[in-house]
Amino acid sequence: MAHRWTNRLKDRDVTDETLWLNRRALVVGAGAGLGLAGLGQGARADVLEPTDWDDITSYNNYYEFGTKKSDPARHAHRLTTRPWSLRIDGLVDRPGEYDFEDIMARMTIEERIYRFRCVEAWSMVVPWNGFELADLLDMAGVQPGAKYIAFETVLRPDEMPGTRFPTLDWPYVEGLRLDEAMHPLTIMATGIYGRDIPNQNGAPLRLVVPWKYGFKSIKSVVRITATDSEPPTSWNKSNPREYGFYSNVNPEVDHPRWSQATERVVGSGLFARRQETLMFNGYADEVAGLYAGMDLTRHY
Ligand SMILES: Nc1nc2c(c(=O)[nH]1)N[C@H]1C(S)=C(S)[C@@H](COP(=O)(O)O)O[C@H]1N2
Ligand SMILES: [Mo]
Repeated sequence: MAHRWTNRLKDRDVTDETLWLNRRALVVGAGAGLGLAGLGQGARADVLEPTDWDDITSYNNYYEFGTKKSDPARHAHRLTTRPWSLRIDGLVDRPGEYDFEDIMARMTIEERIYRFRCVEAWSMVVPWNGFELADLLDMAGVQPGAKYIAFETVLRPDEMPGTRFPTLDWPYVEGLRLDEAMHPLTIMATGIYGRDIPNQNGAPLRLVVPWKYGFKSIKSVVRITATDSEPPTSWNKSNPREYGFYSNVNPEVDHPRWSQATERVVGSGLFARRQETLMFNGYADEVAGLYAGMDLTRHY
């Protein structure tokens, strides 16, 4: 299948931010390369201009390091991210502990410029580097009985001061339906702007599902499990009425405490700009078919 939203990056192809700024004018549509295909369907016809590195790396949610937006950037340097191993288990042909460096050697690192929409109604545009989750799952060999993929974040209370408080039921866990996990838009991110992903953004590897609210994009993953039943997810466990399993970005289904129709653009200055939120965060052409026939107000 053609990866029309993708720019392929060679392994050692480092893009610094200056180069990026010069390339901004070329970046159009739902991702680099999508171009005119993304326009003309009532979609916002704006240029996808990546948010500045400083905003992406200083305005974060990573509750293991505290609940303030500035906490992760202040405290996440304490997380040891090398060596790192990822356990892949459950309904797979080749379960085991996979070393991060070995995974990186086997995966093709690509650049994906994605909208990122938090359930709290703010948004960014992030130029991720990473690989398709499907390629990792294929490496492990998902068995026919698997219907869901479960994810788990590392839990190290001595390195993660926020986990000493019962803010959430640690470790942070998430889940996707198998077809969502295998979708070519779903990636494991290992970099931003061509640099290693900073700890506060989920080093050394985190999930990115661009059509879902940000909390589905679980950070610093240590375990991936193929299973036949819907896995528990941290925010659903903490407040099932407010956070469902699907959590697809949907401007027509409000959060019980606020509207999801618009979003504040992070990094847009003192008088922060608001813009309309797009169905499936602008990726409806690619993913709406996954939910055909489902009542999206019930499966929120
Ligand atoms: N382990 C873990 N993953 C997490 C979170 C978290 O608190 N812990 N926060 C989520 C939320 S609410 C958002 S919006 C995104 C934020 O990602 P960013 O800081 O890279 O923008 O991470 C998600 N992944
Ligand atoms: Mo979020």
